[in-house]
Amino acid sequence: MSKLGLRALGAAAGLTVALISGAQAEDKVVNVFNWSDYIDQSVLDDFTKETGIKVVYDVFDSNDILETKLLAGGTGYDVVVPSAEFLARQIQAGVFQKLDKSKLPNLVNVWPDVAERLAVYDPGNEYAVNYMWGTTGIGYNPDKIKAIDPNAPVDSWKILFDPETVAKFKSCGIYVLDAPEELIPAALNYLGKDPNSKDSADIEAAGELLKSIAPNIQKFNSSEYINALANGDICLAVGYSGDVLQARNRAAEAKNGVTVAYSVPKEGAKLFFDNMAIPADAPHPEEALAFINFILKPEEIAKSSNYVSYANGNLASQKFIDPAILNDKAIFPDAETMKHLYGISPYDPKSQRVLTRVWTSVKTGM
Ligand code: N2P
Repeated sequence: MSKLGLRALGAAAGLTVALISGAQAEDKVVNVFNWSDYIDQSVLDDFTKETGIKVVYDVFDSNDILETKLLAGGTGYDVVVPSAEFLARQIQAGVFQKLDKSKLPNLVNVWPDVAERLAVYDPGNEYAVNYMWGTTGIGYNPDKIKAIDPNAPVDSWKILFDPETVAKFKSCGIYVLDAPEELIPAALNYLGKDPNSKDSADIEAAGELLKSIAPNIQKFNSSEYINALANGDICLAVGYSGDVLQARNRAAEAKNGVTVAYSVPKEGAKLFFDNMAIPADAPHPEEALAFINFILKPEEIAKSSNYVSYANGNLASQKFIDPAILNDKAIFPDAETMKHLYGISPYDPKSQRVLTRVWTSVKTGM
């Protein structure tokens, strides 16, 4: 072998040693895939400090994106956070592993009411633990809306679904979630139909309503409305409760004079539950359990709720939640509001196909 060859071999051997020890040092890692704007970074730092496990944290803003990855398999993720109606069919598809509850002593902290609601989607709570929950409603800029119409129905879906009303606000900017499982039920509910209907004709009818108002919508997107509301670039958004409140907080912090408010429309709104689960092929299931158990610590999940303005599924955390958040009915709805909230059951393959087709036609106007 030439000198050069020997040297290359030596270098390669050295590299192998480095790779092996690198792999050992990095062995303790957990790959988390969660919704954007859904955690206080200090929780991740605390976790690494306490356990020595590094967190690789990726984000998404749509159940469809998460589901496409999960069904393809080999995501490399150890913890993912699907909404309940997606979780249910993903469990059926064999995407997740059962939770080893012996590794989750902090399950004692869960809020039984939330676990019970989740059990409808995950019988026996075998595969998932609730992370956070909230409502899908209307975010708006009270100053801009009032300037256009002092009597604007900000407490009603009419502001979006009534063609004459919504047209008044087109000029100040409207964003809507790019999420058919949110907008179709909202439209059905507004039409006086069952928001949970899986009937093709019903979904088509909701699509027609959405199509009639779509020319007023500047953007279908599920995360950009936070900054757009906070900067005063838009006056109306269909969004998730905590995201809209984060927009309000960002505007207040920036002291830019922009006002943001959230309303749960009086006709009713969707109650969503986002839940932590471990993919069947997760590369680090032990670390995943350690992560979930850490999130279940009352102080830690409370820190995130305080930061992102979402309710969580952890009853013991409530004494660590800022009273302003715990008492905010937009975050923790009272019994009266709860009566008007609906959950969504999973779409079966046929109704999902209709939903996807109708949604594409709403967005493309065809
Ligand atoms: C967090 C949005 C989570 C709510 N930004 C959607 N399920």
